[in-house]
Amino acid sequence: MDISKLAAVNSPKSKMINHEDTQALHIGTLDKHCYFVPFAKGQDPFQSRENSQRMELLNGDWGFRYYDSIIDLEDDFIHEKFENTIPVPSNWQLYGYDKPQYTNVCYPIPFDPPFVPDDIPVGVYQREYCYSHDGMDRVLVFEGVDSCVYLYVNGSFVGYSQVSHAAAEFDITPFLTEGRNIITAAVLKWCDGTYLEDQDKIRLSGIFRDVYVLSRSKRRLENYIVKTVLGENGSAVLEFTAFGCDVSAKLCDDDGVTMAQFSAYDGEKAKVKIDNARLWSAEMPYLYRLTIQADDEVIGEEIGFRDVKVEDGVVKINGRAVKFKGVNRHDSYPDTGYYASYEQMKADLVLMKKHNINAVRTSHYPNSPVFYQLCDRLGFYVIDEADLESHGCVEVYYDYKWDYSDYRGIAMLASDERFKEAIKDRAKCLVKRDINRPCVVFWSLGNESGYGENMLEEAKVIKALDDTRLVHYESTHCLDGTSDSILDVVSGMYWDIDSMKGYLEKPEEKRPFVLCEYCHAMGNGPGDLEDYHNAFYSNERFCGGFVWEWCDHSVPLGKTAEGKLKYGYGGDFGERHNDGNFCMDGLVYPDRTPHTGLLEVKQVYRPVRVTKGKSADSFVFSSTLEFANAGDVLDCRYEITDKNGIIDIGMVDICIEPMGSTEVKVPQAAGEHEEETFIRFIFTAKEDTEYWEKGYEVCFDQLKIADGRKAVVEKAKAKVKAEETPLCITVAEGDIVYRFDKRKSAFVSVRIGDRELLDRPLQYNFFRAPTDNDVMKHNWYKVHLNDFVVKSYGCKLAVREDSAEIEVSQSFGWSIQQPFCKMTAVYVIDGSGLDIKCKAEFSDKIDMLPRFGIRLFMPKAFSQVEYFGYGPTESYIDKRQACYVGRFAADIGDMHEDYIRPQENSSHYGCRYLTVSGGDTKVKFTADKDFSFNASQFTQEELAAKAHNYELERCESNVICVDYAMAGVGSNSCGPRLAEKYQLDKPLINAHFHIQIGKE
Ligand code: IPT
Repeated sequence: MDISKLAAVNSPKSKMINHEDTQALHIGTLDKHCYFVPFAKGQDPFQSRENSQRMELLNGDWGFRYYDSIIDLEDDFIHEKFENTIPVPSNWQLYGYDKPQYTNVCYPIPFDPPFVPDDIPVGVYQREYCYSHDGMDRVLVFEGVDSCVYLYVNGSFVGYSQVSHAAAEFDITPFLTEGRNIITAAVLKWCDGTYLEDQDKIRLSGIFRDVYVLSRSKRRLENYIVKTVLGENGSAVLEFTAFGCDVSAKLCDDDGVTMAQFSAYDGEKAKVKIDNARLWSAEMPYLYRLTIQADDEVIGEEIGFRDVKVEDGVVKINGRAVKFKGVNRHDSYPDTGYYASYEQMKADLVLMKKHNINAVRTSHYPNSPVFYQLCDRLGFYVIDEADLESHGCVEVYYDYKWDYSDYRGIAMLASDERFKEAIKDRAKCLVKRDINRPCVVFWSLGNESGYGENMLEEAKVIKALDDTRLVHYESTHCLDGTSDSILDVVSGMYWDIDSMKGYLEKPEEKRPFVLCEYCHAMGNGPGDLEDYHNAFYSNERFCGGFVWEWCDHSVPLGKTAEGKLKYGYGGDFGERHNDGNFCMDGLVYPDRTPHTGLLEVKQVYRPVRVTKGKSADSFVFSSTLEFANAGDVLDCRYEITDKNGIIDIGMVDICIEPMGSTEVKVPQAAGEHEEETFIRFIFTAKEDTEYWEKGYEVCFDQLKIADGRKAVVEKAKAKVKAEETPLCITVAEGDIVYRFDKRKSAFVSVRIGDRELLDRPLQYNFFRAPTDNDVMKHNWYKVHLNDFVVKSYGCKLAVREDSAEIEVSQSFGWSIQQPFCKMTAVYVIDGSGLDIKCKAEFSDKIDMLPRFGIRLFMPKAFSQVEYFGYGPTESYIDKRQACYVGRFAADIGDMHEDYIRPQENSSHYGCRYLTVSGGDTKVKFTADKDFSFNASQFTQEELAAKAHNYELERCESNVICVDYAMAGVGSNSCGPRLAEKYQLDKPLINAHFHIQIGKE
């Protein structure tokens, strides 16, 4: 429907003719240029931009009218009453207009490019602007509007612009009158650009970044380009080109000492040589300051001297091979939607620094320009990505048949001539704005848009604009046979480690390799970080990777009675199509509380690793810092511990050259140790920085220094009494009475004195509340691991003077299929408690057994646990880098990791013992090998049944699961299948548990 034809001639609405025209991208806008905010002569241009006398921030409440459909928009909507207001910047779906929609791959609209539905939702924003003539132009800047904007001043049409994450700038001077003026911005939810913005995010609309007016001289600096070229013997050259006018400039170091002063003539390159230049890197983000005087304006630019190159297939920064220890980050906040304030961005980056992250991919669009300044200052390598994703094409290509084996359909728009200019435009928006940012090391063509002629053209645009960074792009599935050799880096997503090894074996492929997405951090995970780390460090051609992703995305649905935010995800907003909780895949919760996955990242990305040296008292410290000496950044102390606690502590002096190793002696480690003994080196921040305080724990490494002697368990003398009836066996030992129900084939009661320990029969447990990575969960439900009947084939009691033995043969199954498990179990009750030995054989119909163990429902009064194993946070066979072996105590109420979609959580791996106590009664669990356990107020059934954390109801008992083994968590929600080594043995398991009950 052509809206303009439906509107009265010359009405404001009749100007809306661009949003279905792929050739009309920016009408009436200024040319794209590098980001800067000018200050008035005499002002300090390095202060916060809001203080510039030349900037008027128009953030705040704007008048707002929302229309479900553009068809309902009045011809002269500008003169309607604007009784409601909305904050700018924000997204209107967060203020009760329209609804959020979470869709990942699928387009939110019918695929019919360049057309969008007739009923396009529209938000019209209006505010006053006071102008008094002073000879300067007024440039109105929108830093981000989703999806496009038609701008009017005093009723006159000024222009149109699309590309949600690019700045749109309009010179509004000719439209202004002295005094009061009215600015009206009509924002459309969809336009032809929507086909290029199919990023995996909750879809929101509106003016979502800062809006401001700049007062500019008529003849002014329009653009400038800074380039740093590293020379011989520590020298470097600053190349500076100004466009629009002549300028004079002064370069100072960060102490304010002037290094150079020079003039640059309009369009000509000025070169300034610096001796002994201090270089910029993520580890040492040294910035010089360039003060640019242009007419009566002054501009402050921070300069990082660094270069990025590929040498022999290796990505080098300042000549050194680097590894990106990265994350993908979206602009996504539960309270501000797509808007990221300076404080929010800084808080994100500080949290990343605190977790040893050194790189960010701005998935999948350019962030606020201020974000990059923060990255320059705090030290991050950035893959800066164009606002481009046409992922939904893949669904469309094969007539809605998802044909995973041929992913090329994703490239439909990559070779569609109609979108060529728009795709090239997105590269211009990216590079022209961020060209001066030292943090940017790769330009990325976009995400998941396939490859073709248009993408090649896009890459050429980038190369023509900038030859100092590498061009990155992952999605090279192609329909038109275009070569991707223009890309400087080969990029992958979620490759398994064998495929990475295979990459190195291709003789024709010489480029470096990056995993732009890996270790999908959805829910409980990722479990494979350490394995990828080892793969990255196995070869210099691997330059590291970027975990998917930084934060869980959510729009809250209100608050619980206790005042806790109810985090909503796909499907909670009444969407037509949604992708459920796939947006809950971050390392931090929506409010930035770290997931345990982030703790894992912190530890795997640690700057120093310790291994054993040649002698018992020697340790090798290896640094993964590429530029800094670890000793300049970190202090180190150690503690030697056994199951009784700390035996010894001390300090270690460290001095480790970048990427070097050094041997450290700790004589105390070499002594005789009766018990299993560990040494833990703890590395802390040496100095206060912008992101951590002196003493902040950066990382640790724990090593076992003695196995200890195997404790010989002296059998306590006991007198055991046993009684058998047709359905029941009762065994008494001292004041402990065990009752075994033959029909249930289970212990139904264990009493010590008058205290019952079991609220329900003791069970075998084969199931866990599926994690997001447990993609095989349908098989578990089909086999009925979660809900089974027990068949007893027989039960024998043998009574000796000091023990009783019950031997049971049984199976576990449901309807339809054979039993999924056959088992013989031998229970021995003696003076040391209850001993359980079982031999279980599993059906090969089970796709990856999640766990095998016993489950006890204990009375609530049993609320305290103590364990010696991997803690203090949850730990799994493949997710325990952030944990160490120690003795930990906790209240069961605190042992819950509150994933927004509830799932298995808070297991503890590698336990030597567990005690659960209530008052003076203590139950101790051991096994013949290290085991895992969970202690929870929630049953696995409850965790599995509820879609949101705020729906969870506590069990009337405390649930204790003691597992022979718990499977790893992996990252299979998007990544590879859980590695064999983290799965349970099959088909046979021999497990041996021991339960000891006593009074303190
Ligand atoms: C990959 C996307 O690039 C990313 O945006 C996100 O959707 C992620 O998947 C899943 O959370 S694409 C996938 C098909 C590998």
